[in-house]
Amino acid sequence: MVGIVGKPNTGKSTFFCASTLAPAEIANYPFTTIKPNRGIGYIRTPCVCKEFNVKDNPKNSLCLNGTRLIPVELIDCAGLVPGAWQGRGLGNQFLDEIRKADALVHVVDAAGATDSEGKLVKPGAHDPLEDVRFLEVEITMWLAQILKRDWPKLAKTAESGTTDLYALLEERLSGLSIKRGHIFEAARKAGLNAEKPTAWSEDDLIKFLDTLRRVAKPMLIAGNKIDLETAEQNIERLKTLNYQVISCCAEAELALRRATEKGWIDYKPGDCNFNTLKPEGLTEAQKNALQIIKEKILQKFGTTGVQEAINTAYFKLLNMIVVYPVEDVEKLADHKGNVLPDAYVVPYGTTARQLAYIIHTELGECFICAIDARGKRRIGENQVLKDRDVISIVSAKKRA
Ligand SMILES: Nc1nc2c(ncn2[C@@H]2O[C@H](COP(=O)(O)OP(=O)(O)O)[C@@H](O)[C@H]2O)c(=O)[nH]1
Ligand SMILES: [Mg+2]
Repeated sequence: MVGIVGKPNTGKSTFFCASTLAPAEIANYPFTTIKPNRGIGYIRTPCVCKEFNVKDNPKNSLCLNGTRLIPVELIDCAGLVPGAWQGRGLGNQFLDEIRKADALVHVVDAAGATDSEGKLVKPGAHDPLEDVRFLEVEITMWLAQILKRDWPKLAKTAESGTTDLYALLEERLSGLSIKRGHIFEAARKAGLNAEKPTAWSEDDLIKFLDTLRRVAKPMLIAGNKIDLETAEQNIERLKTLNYQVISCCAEAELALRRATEKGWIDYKPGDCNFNTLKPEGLTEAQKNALQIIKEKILQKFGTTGVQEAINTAYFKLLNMIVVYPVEDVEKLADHKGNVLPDAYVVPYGTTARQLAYIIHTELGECFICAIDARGKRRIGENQVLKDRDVISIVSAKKRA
């Protein structure tokens, strides 16, 4: 799951509403908002149907003219104000929400039109780079608060032998979507000796947690409100901060999706353009608004950035790939004859057998081999899957 984070009034909810406004075609799919601030967004990828020259019947996702939209979970986190880790503002709610997030989209008011607490100020009056640093500190301090009290005891236990530091921390941080691999990577990247944690200074511990934050909660910056003049220069400055920065206009994306919903325009999430379908049914003001989005956002920046931010979170931060399991490699269909019914979003490194387990435990347990529909080749259980693989799993039927 990806969390949408930032201080109040940067456009998080606008970003969330735009992302979770389902394309009209999806209306009869069982995807709805889970809770007011949890919903289903989509990642966008070129569907393999064009390459295989087939007409598909997607079941778990949607194919709009060769573009696959695959549902993914998003959470619109409470606005964060300085001191949240000490419980200020909606701090506790915020922290409870980012526990569940595997990656974060930091919606920043790139126009600098809100102060550090989210109050409106003259565009350009606030420096958005401060907001980035502040969010980093808040999350790191929150982790520190969780660990600090037990740390001396934990470090001693780790050195006494039976359980290593990684296992102890994994247990202590379970529930924060932090895995042992993250902890291992953070210790290595921070250059700290995990065998001698009692020798870590307080600064070492903070350095470790700061690294752990980066590893376990990877983040990108959605530089929002690019329609405001003061944003552009700040976007360039945000790019100096070691994060992927995506120029964004959440408000424009929301307008485009609503106009699509009404049948006024032909637009897929993330498109770089749209066609107006019923110009005669629109008021002058509506036509103007759409024209401004076209000229000032799409033609200038390529897209509104909202879809690109979600794609980047899944494909780059989380290193996910899309695979298409099928039962019949000739027809590329399931047993009911649905062509390319499912698109699965799985981490890069997933093997053929792991995919079988993801689809169904029994399929994993009775795995014999997999077949790659492209080359019609058998592949073994340990073969790592690639993005856009179309795979059929061959399994032995389990006896009753
Ligand atoms: N100019 C501009 N304003 C935006 C944009 N996105 C959101 N806003 C406005 O910013 C304000 C706060 O938006 P909201 O989504 O509620 O922010 P949140 O508190 O971060 O959830 C609202 O008035 C939005 O209309 C944008 O792309 N450009
Ligand atoms: Mg909000």
